[in-house]
Amino acid sequence: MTLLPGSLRSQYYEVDPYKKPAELLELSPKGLVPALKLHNYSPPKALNESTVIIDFLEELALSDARRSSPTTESLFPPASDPYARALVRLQADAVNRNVVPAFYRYLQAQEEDKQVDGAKGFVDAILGVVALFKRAEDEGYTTYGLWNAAGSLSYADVMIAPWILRATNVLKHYRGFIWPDNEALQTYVQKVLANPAVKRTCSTEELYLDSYERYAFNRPNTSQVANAINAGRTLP
Ligand SMILES: N[C@@H](CCC(=O)N[C@@H](CS)C(=O)NCC(=O)O)C(=O)O
Repeated sequence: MTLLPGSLRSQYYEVDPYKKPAELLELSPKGLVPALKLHNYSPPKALNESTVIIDFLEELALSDARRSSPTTESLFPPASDPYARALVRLQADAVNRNVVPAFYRYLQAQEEDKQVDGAKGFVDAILGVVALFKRAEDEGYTTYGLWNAAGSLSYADVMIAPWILRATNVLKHYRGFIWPDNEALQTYVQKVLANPAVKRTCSTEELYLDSYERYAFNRPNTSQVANAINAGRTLP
């Protein structure tokens, strides 16, 4: 949960979305994280939904940068290249549509054969994103995103980073997950995990393992996300 007094000055709080404290429910109707509280409005306004929040922060950062520090980097290619921007959005869309549900299906699978299927589904979803990174590279877009040697952090990197991190701690711990033998993918994983902006958003390994234990044992009715996966519904 982030509080934004003024323009970009922010305070970052961790709350437990499974306990749904009142201050979270005020900002996010389903009590899901992340949520933003905007103190530059009176009374303060709120935003939820991670993709909406990232879009909002990107626009806020750029409008702030135009006023003060013109060196702030965008998560997107320039507005003068709408096609390049669309390629980055395509990558991010594949993360949200495929990687996120595959992560939960894998983690919640209890029987061995379902875990094997889950691992395959997760790896396939990641490789689907990799295929889109390669497509952009093949089409000559070699500076947008950490996949590229000279690339800076992109919108798609920001979307996939939490799941790369959770694969290396949560999936490794509960499912023995290891990355496929794919050098380019492993290099990308290390680059994402070492990125200073990504590192600043990470909690302790203990917190991840504790939060995701309910999924790993597929405990009933402890999470809206887990219930949706079990019922075959789209994620909340
Ligand atoms: N569509 C939402 C999903 C957010 C979400 O699933 N948050 C999880 C933590 S990563 C949560 O708050 N879970 C609590 C629950 O399932 O009850 C978004 O992208 O912001």
